[in-house]
Amino acid sequence: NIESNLAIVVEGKKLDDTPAVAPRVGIIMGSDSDLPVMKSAAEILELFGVPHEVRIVSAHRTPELMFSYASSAHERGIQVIIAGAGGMVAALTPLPVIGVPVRASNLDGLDSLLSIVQMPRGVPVATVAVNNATNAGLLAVRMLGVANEDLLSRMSQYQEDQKEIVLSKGDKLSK
Ligand code: RP5
Repeated sequence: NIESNLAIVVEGKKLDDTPAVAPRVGIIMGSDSDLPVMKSAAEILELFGVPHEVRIVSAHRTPELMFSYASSAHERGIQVIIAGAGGMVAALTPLPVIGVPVRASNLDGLDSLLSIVQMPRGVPVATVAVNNATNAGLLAVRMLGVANEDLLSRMSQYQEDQKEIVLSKGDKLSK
């Protein structure tokens, strides 16, 4: 089984000393204020046992760090990047980027959604719904599942489990 590796790092320094397992998914965001939203992606990757890292990398506040993170992630074995926002990152990496529009205090997330989904030709960013980092995590697992039978079957099982949950809720309602 793949060990998961939720290493919270800030500005490139690991905040804990969990044994590093080569992460396959990078979860990045511009501020720790995004963490309450973005942690849902990490929870999904934990659930599926996919090693990952979580980093605060801001295009606006730490542009050099963002540049080096995005341009070297694939060399470190990262296979998918999940980014709060994410447009700039997609311009700097050959990896698939999943953008999560994060609802800031104003504008209800529409600003972030449009900044991600309206990317120019040649800079693709898969975009999920506002604040829906759960779907970003699931989409990353599905991407990895293309080349990983174990993950693919776990995703099928997850979908069956979700159906059961919905059906059981429906049963409760109809009683
Ligand atoms: C963005 O500005 C961040 O990713 C965050 O979504 C928003 C507000 O950042 P803080 O002012 O809370 O640090 O760059």
